[in-house]
Amino acid sequence: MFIESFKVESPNVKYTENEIHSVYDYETTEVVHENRNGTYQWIVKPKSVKYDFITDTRVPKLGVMLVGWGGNNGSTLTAGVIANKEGISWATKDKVQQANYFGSLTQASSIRVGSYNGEEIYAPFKSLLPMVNPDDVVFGGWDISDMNLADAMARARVLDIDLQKQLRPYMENMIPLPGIYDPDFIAANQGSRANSVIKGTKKEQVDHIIKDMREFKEKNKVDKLVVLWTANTERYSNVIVGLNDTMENLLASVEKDESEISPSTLYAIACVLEGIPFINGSPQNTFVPGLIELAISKNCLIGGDDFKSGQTKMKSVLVDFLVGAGIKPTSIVSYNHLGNNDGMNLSAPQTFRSKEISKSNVVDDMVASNGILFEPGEHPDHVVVIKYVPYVADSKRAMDEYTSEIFMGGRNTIVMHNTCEDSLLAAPIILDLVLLAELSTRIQFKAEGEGKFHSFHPVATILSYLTKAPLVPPGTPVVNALSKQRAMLENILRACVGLAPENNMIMEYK
Ligand code: NAI
Ligand code: DG6
Repeated sequence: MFIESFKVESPNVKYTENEIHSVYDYETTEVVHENRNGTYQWIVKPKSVKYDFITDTRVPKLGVMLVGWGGNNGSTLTAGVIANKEGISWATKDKVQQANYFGSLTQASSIRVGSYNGEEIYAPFKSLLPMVNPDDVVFGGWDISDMNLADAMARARVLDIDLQKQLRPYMENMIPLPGIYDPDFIAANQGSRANSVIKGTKKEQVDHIIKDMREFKEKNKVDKLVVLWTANTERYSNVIVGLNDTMENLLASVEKDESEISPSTLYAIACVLEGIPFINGSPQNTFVPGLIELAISKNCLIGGDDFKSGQTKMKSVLVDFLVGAGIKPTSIVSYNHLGNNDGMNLSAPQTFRSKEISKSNVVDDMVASNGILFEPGEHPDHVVVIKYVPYVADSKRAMDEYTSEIFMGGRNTIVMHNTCEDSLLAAPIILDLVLLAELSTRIQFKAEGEGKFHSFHPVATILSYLTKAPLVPPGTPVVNALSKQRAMLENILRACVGLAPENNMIMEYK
């Protein structure tokens, strides 16, 4: 049965006018390697830690500024939200299609609440805690191309033409602000697009972005802002001692107009200095060590990297299944070809390399989890190929071959072929990233023994379900397996309303 909303009744949960307080027993295990009677043994100690969570339930008016607003993702997301808000439907060759938020974890997925009269009860994911309604988000942003959003939507060739016609009046006056352009960081083939750029030194460019954000907040009367990079994939920045390795060095390098500070890092610096959450949807190392240090020192949320939309999402499900089933993946080969501007930009070796890195490291935790199948340091062969084929436009083709060793020397080969508009996968993920980032800034917690409430660590691992290469604080394990990432997010939100983690034991029926 599906219910729309619920309220938790428990001595551990208190709802006040503006807050939900929950006291929560976090059950975990501590592992130690100790000398017991002359031999070292692994000792596992279950332990329970009491946590207090406070969630501010006042939902702000949210502004979202996209870097690369006029790109395929930016224009598709903007169009999709307007279509939902305005209740637009359109004729396709199959049927009359209604706008929806399919593909969004927060808007279109559900959670199990419990059992009622022997029936499982489910509710919308978004009913766990008060979240911003995407229909109410005010969008804006920057692009190095001055094309208005209606023309950008047409250029993207993603949405049905009947829908585009209805959306045009809403979007033709939306014009991206000029962006920070540095041809050294993206493919040379993007040069013809760059007709709207911020001039000046790097310091002046950072100041310009800060001014843009202040003006946007003021003009649109939004309470909070989140900025998300959905612009072209950049090449990796070189991390150099004295240049960008510490917060001081990074800020000094901006002052000195050092060439190796990328545009994405400049936008991120501007956001962190303003205390505005910044999310990186592309694979490059925007978050150089100096920027991570800056975000930590300002306690400003940063999250990334690289939207996990299609092929990698499947990979982080399939390899988790194989390794979890005791099957040994030995070779993973992932081809894809696409014909949109992202594909054209990725046809340059230095930008492709950024994508290759983020697509390649996504099975490491699963492989490392099974020492029966894999020797220490052993990995499956893993190859990633991306080709630019203009004709297919945004309709990306992804072909994957997984070869595994099974029982008694057998071989198992699984082949997948996926065809899908890339931007229709990415747009709902962008929405989830900004909505969850905003929500997470309204949650405070403390463990027993900690004096004061505090927010989550500014490096937002809570967003990792949505990214290919989750950015984590130094020394934190990276989790790529999709089911674990989802469980982590859902269980943390459940804790905020005093609900036990979903353990799937269903003892009531055993
Ligand atoms: P796109 O090429 O259509 O859009 C990018 C936009 O960014 C362009 O309009 C471009 O003019 C603009 N731009 C470039 N540099 C800029 C700068 N410094 N400042 C402001 N604007 C700038 O690409 P698309 O398809 O929208 O993808 C965006 C990014 O998202 C790419 O890096 C892509 O790799 C990444 N991504 C996309 C996924 C998908 O499924 N669509 C999944 C994972 C990542
Ligand atoms: C080609 O790989 C273009 C990329 O931008 C991808 O579309 C994007 O990284 C999506 O990746 P995945 O692996 O999640 O489908």
